[in-house]
Amino acid sequence: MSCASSGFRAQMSKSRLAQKQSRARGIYPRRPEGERLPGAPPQARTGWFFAMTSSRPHAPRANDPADLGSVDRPVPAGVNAPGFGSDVVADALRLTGIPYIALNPGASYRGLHDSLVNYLGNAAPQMLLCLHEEAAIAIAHGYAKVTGRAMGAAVHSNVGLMHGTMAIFNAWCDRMPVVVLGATGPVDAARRRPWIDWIHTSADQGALVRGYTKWDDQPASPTAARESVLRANWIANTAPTGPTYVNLDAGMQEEKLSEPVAPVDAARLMPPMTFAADASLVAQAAAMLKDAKSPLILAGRCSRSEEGWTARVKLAERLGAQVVTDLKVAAAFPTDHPLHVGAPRMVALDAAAADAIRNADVILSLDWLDPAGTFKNAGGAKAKVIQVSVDHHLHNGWSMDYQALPPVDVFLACEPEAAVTALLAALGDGKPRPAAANAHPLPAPAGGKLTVDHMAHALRDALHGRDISLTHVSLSWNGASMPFRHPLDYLGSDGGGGVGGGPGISVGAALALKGTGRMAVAVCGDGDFLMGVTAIWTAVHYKIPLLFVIANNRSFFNDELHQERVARMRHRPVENRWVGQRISEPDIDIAAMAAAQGAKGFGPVESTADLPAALREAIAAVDAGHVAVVDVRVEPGYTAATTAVMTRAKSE
Ligand SMILES: Cc1ncc(C[n+]2csc(CCOP(=O)(O)OP(=O)(O)O)c2C)c(N)n1
Ligand SMILES: [Mg+2]
Repeated sequence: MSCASSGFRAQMSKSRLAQKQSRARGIYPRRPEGERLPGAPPQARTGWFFAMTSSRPHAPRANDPADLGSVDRPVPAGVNAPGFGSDVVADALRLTGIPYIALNPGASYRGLHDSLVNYLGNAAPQMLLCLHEEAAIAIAHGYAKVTGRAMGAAVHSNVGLMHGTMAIFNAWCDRMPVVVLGATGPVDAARRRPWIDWIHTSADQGALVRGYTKWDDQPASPTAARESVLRANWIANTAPTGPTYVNLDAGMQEEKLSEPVAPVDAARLMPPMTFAADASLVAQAAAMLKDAKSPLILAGRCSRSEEGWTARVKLAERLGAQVVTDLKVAAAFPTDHPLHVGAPRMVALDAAAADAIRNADVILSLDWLDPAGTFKNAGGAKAKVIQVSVDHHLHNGWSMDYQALPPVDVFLACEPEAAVTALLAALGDGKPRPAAANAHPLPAPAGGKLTVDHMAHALRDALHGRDISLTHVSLSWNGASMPFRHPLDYLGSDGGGGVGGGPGISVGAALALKGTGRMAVAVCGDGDFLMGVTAIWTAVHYKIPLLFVIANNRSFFNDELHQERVARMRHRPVENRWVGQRISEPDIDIAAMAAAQGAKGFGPVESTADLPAALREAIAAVDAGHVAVVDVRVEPGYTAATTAVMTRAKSE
């Protein structure tokens, strides 16, 4: 036993005012030299600082942080007053401050398309053309993962929306804000062109996504559409954040305005909202934590703010609480801090974390994704439970992604940051409690064959000393491979388990990170990458630097393990697990698929000896502003613990 290092304590006091002012302008202030986050070793460069405040709609901003302004410039159209319904919708979009709108075009919103180009001049918001609607939504999802704010996405009538549904579901499960615009009609059948307008019109189109959006609407007039866009932005960005959908009647978009539309005070229609925990419940929770002998924090869905990160570390140290984090959501606590137990995992709970959960007497869940399921996986929990969450506000009758109902003794109905601040205040000053110091050994890849652990080891070496954001990891990724020491070090998973989200989400995250000094690094499985591969073109076209490393096991390997399990349960040959799963004969040339879209392709890398040079070259390409894709041919396999959980027959 030794004391948790006080070197992890908060060190962020300077330049608060400057940071706040910069944030209000919507730009990325640089952290003062020498300032570092708790959890970051002295030599690490923490680089640029990005802060978000949840539940606050975008403030309109004049600047374009990613500097995409030079791409896709239209000739000036000389239009300076709204003349059509869709011009009013475009004005509303600008009022939200949404900087970009990722889209795939369609006649159902040709009115809006024209307004964005010829009325707004393709700026604020700027269009990002995508080759598939799933990529458009995923890009907006990834952008929100970094900024906490909604970007726009536009999809064609029913068919475009149908293409986008999985990505909307992913954003919903990940509780990420996205404002989706769609279209239909003309709703007035007398105005429909034969055939095409009829197949693209459906009654209650919002029903396609209502189970996994926070709100949807089909406004009937330009002024109603303006209100609808502002409301969609307000609801999407209000905690618990999530996607919203506005369906724009083609007839309404294309109609000439008969009279000028009166201006609105947009800020007053999108008021910032926060939730505060009940003071007496905070006091109860603080007393429980103070008296606890083995307190444990489950650090779940937290914001990307550095202040929030620092406060969580302070709380854990103040309490001497062990902390568990999860690979399904973004970094919430330094994973190599002495109080962090084990490594974050996607599927199977780390053995040390399971022990800590079973042995805890008080558990503080900071919007943990699935407390009840986690207790079950750990083999039970005898602890009193303090739950911090506002997630119940969007639980509905369609989606069960709310997970099992957790047993709770004190419920703080607010966001984690508010609860942590309130708990710290209630606990008052006090010495950090002594606590066990957990070790965090890095995996030691062994053997001559190239495994995911070898790949991670080489990647860590190649990126040493840089500020990076892991925008995505493959299912085969070992959570112990790379420590997270900053809220932007890791951005979490796809949310809904929808394979194919990785590339788009990573492009959106890279867009938000562009110009911040942080390199976006995506680790994707080959299956995930191939389903979403066309998102790369958008990154190349808009000059968004990004490194993809493909853990290419030439298989939808996750499902090989499922087939193995079924075969075991049924006493059938497990050696057939690969049939209908392997992506080989022919092997897909992933580097060529990247190059075909203008990215730099590297590999296939088939030996550990060739890895460092390939990664070095790819990183140099990203430094030079390119999108680089490295095809790493890894041996199929997950961590031993995950494999054991997935393949064990029911009887074992
Ligand atoms: C849209 C969708 N289709 C199918 C699945 C089922 N599924 C889950 S994981 C997986 C394999 C993913 O393959 P890859 O990204 O190569 O990762 P690997 O398991 O090989 O490491 C599949 C097909 C899914 N989750 N989502
Ligand atoms: Mg695979």
